[in-house]
Amino acid sequence: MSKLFKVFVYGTLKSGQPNHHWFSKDGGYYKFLFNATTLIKYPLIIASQYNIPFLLYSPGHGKNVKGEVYEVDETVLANLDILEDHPNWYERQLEDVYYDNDENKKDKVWVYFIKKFKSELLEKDTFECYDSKGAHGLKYVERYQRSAGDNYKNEIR
Ligand code: PCA
Repeated sequence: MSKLFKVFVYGTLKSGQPNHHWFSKDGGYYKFLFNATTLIKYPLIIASQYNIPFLLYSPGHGKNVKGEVYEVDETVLANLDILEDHPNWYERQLEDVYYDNDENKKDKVWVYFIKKFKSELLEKDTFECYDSKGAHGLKYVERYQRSAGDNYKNEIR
């Protein structure tokens, strides 16, 4: 029996978003559990030339962020960590979220944050709920469409 983990996703990993297929890589186990909202406010921004969503670790700023909680096994968690380059880029940590269908129900789940970032990013618009094709018009640029290198990281850190 593999160990199971609960992960809250708020960005491109959500259902219908450009990186959701990472859940089904390598045949690991994953299951949608519930929609949820962070107990604490955080700034969810869209930044860089590639319009990437980032959840900045700045508790109390921004909005209570809405996302989806999945149960995953070690295979799937390892793949999500590869996508997010945890712990070098996004850092995964346990956070409290409320169930959207029952405000009295809370859970501690894994969330990917950006912890080291340029303070000017805190002045950007913050979102409650991410959609790569939302009214903001900042469509996510997928990895295969980007020019080589990790240059966009200089815009964040
Ligand atoms: N994917 C992760 C973190 C940011 C992103 O685009 C997520 O959806 O939670």
